[in-house]
Amino acid sequence: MKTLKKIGVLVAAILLVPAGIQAAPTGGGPSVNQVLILDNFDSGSDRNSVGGTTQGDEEYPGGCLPAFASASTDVFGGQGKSLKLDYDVTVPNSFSYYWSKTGQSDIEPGSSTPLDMRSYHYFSFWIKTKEEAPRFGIEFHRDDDGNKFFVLGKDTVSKVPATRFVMGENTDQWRKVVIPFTSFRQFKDWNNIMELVFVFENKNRSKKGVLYVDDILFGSADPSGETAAAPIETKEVFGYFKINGAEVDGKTVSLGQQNDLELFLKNIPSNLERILFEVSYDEGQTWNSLKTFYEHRPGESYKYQWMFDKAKKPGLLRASVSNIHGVTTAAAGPFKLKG
Ligand SMILES: [Ca+2]
Ligand SMILES: [Ca+2]
Repeated sequence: MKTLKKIGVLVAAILLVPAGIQAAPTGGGPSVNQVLILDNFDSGSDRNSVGGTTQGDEEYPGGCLPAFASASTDVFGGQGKSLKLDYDVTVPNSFSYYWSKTGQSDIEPGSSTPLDMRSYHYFSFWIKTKEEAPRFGIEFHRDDDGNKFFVLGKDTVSKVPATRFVMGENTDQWRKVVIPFTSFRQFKDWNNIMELVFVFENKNRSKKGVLYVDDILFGSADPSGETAAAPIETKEVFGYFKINGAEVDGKTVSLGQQNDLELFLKNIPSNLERILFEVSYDEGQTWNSLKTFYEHRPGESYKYQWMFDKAKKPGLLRASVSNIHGVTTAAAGPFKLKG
């Protein structure tokens, strides 16, 4: 009888677990920030990284023309491609937009697969613009009735002004925008998300200009509070840094033509978003990415094979870690390069 009673208690306990509770994201344990890249624009295609279509607005008044920037001065991290939005909403009452679907197109024209974002907690991207306090809106569209179409007036729109989520006012640099999901107040739930929209409106102070955008992503970590904002300290994470299988000691490294770079972190902080292998040709004032990692697995190292151009002037190499707010610190290096 005792045993049966125990089983009864156990069953009751299982039944008491409230429905709708989200399992922790799998793959790296609950403390690792899981990052989903919506678009890094490097392919230069109008399909984003999850296979969704993207589109600007060429119908004036109110226009927003998307293009891909690839000049090293305009591009995020000095390599690959970034999105360039050329917007003009100078005509009174005009507005314009750029949208990106969070899922692939479905069979019926105009329909697409909604994305379940319930295990994520923030939305983020990087911008570069001449405006100190850029004014534009970020909108998400949700497919409430699950018919794979977003219908204005039937399905939910949630919109926030991006301005107060932009980090800093430096117009010469790329700035990070981090928006906690809790700021999108109209959404009761984050399943069935259909599309992201950048919105430019005549009523805002930014009526005409260029907005560069890159690395649009979602993260599972809690973006608020001191833990999220804390810079990641080198001593907290550094395990080893190897070039061609040998641990680097000292300040100078000799490179061959083909070099295997490997960084190992002894610890993955919960606010880690990005790992970079970077090179600088101006004594460390600016850093260009060789390789970016958004996927973090405890116990696994970050590896990249770098083809070194000996004709280039000597530079510096480092591996860096970047937190949710984009605060970047060197995890290894900088090392002086010797050909
Ligand atoms: Ca890019
Ligand atoms: Ca719908």
